[in-house]
Amino acid sequence: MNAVPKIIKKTTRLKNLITSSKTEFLLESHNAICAKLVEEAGFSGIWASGLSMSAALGVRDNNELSWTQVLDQLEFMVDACNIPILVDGDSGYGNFNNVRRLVRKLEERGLAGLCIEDKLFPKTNSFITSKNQALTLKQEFVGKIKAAKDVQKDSDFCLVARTEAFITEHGLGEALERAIAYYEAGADAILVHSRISNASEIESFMKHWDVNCPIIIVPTTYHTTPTTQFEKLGISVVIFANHMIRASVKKMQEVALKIWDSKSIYGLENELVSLKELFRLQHDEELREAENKYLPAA
Ligand code: SPV
Ligand code: MG
Repeated sequence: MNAVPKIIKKTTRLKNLITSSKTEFLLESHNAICAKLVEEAGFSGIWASGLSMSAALGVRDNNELSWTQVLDQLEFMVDACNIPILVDGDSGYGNFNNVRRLVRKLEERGLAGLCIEDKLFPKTNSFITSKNQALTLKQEFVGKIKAAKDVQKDSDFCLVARTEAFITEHGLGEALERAIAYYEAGADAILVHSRISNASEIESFMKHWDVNCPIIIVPTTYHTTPTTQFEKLGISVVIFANHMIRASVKKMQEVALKIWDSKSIYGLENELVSLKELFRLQHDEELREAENKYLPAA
């Protein structure tokens, strides 16, 4: 008898990815087709970016989307791919109680992990200068982490705690102090965010980080730092946080302008995916087979 292949849960796969001894990579997705493309490219996991989901829906990254509207996007993404999704849950959409409800709903819908950041609600994107760019109290955030860990049903569901200490210019001491407190509260990994154009804040953080807890980074602004440098520093996960939405916006701008300028679609076919490719991505073939099986013969 053939052995039944063991299916590893998505939560376990994300946990393995985060705790593996080598540097791993997550790419942003903001909708279902994007999630499928990221999977087909070879990635083992997805970052469901708050910025990118907001942008795709034409709103700002200031919790203008309600958490249930985010959940609806996530549900389509889960259905469209077979790789684990780490959800950008901003500051948790409220206090510890909102975080608990969020974790329960994410688990129910097949998401593999949640990242929350130590900022206020509503949040402001880390790259925007704003009066609202402030840290929450460390103890308030510790409570959110504990509440999330206490409520999760699957012990492999990952809770990533993100500190915005560098973003809010509180410096290395505050970043380290908060990261340790978040680890002690039960976080499975710490995301240390930086918005300067080189990796020096991350390098100084890693020099002092002697806790056995994975570190995650988002090198959007220090994109010139080679990945080998992150590997040398011992970074566990690198998140490419907004590159699919930026790629699609650029291409859509180009195509919209070309069609507007020429009032024609002539000559565009080679720049676009074919309809056949769209149908493949939608699994259209499965429906054709099901029609043959279930519809009466013509
Ligand atoms: C996101 O992708 O929404 C993030 C990363 O949270 S950042 O935009 O850098 O804050
Ligand atoms: Mg975000």
